[in-house]
Amino acid sequence: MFPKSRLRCIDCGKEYGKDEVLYVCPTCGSLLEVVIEPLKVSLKQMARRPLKVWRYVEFLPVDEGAEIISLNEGGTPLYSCNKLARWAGVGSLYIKYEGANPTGSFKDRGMTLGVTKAKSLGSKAVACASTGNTSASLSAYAARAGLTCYVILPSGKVAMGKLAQAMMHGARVISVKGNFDDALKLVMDVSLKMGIYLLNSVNPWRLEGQKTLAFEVVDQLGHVPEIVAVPMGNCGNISAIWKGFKEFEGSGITEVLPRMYGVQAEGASPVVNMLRRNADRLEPVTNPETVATAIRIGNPVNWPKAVRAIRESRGLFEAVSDEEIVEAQRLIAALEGIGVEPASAASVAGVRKATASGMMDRRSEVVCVCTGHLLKDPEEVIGVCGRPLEVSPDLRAVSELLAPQIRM
Ligand code: AN7
Repeated sequence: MFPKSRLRCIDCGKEYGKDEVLYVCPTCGSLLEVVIEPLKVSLKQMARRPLKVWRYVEFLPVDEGAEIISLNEGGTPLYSCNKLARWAGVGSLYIKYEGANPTGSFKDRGMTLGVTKAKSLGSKAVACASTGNTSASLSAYAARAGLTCYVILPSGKVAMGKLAQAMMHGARVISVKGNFDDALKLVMDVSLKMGIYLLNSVNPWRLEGQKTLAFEVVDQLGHVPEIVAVPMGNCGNISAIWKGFKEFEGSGITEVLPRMYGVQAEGASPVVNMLRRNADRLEPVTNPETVATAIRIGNPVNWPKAVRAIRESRGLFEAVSDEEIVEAQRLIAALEGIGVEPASAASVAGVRKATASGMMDRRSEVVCVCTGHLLKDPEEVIGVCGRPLEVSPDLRAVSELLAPQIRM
């Protein structure tokens, strides 16, 4: 039922077996990707199964007989957003709402694969560094699998909702006085030293789950969209989504590819800076800062994959300010009823910016990936919306506060 798979270095091309525990190429140090031999299947055959990550088993590299660790992830709504499309100045705009996943972000798509892999390799413990969502997701899937979970977080910079999740699901949470980039370096070293299975997005198996977002968009839209806008932090997601579109095209299910649009926050935009300069190396941002703490990352490990996705797809890239992010977040919520966290809103903010500058054609059809739920970061919401009005509990006082156009 599952496809055969192996690991391959994206630079030197050297291949490794699927059971080798590797996070970088032992020969040249570059990133690894999973190569699968997809099984013959049509969209129609897969459509008999529920719209979920596991609808696409023919593309998911899992060992036969493995115990699948799942919380029923994927199958998130694709909303058509006419009012936002007008605001952003684009022909049509859809939101792929990843906040609807079990732990409230797209990470769940990856963790169902990653933790299933950890289990079938016989690992007893898993670990990650995180700006928040990865830890929330991993801790839930580890709990379900009965594995010990360690998470390393940048002190004081993780949204409250995400921290609450990791703690309640029973992860051992360690805060380091540094940023995400410091935390990731630490967890990579410590995992190798102690034989703990690492589930950051340097783990190529995790990205295999995340590629299903592309499959679902094709299923829900009925065709491949022109442009897919994705917020970029550590850059695993845009790489995974591009891989998904390429695999559907490579196996003849679809005939065209979308253009990938990578959006970063201005204070944490090393990939956008690199593409602007048309450089061939990334210059890390040493002190990344943005209201979108999920993507507050200065040295994204997956930059080579993301840069390839954008270049190969003749894609787009842009950085948006915190003000633009917050404005988009408020309008997504107020115009369309969709609650997203700041990092998610970067994709929509990026579309408005790109049509305004002329980089994006105003007739385009765009799918914006909104990666996480509004409730992840309640403190940011209070920061930008303020606190509710407070009055004494009597009819006059309340009536005076109601807008005049409301008649009683
Ligand atoms: C809501 O949780 O990196 O470009 O450690 O939580 O694949 O890193 C989160 C990333 C976008 C960026 N939106 O995705 C983590 C972490 C939200 C996120 C991203 C993240 P990548």
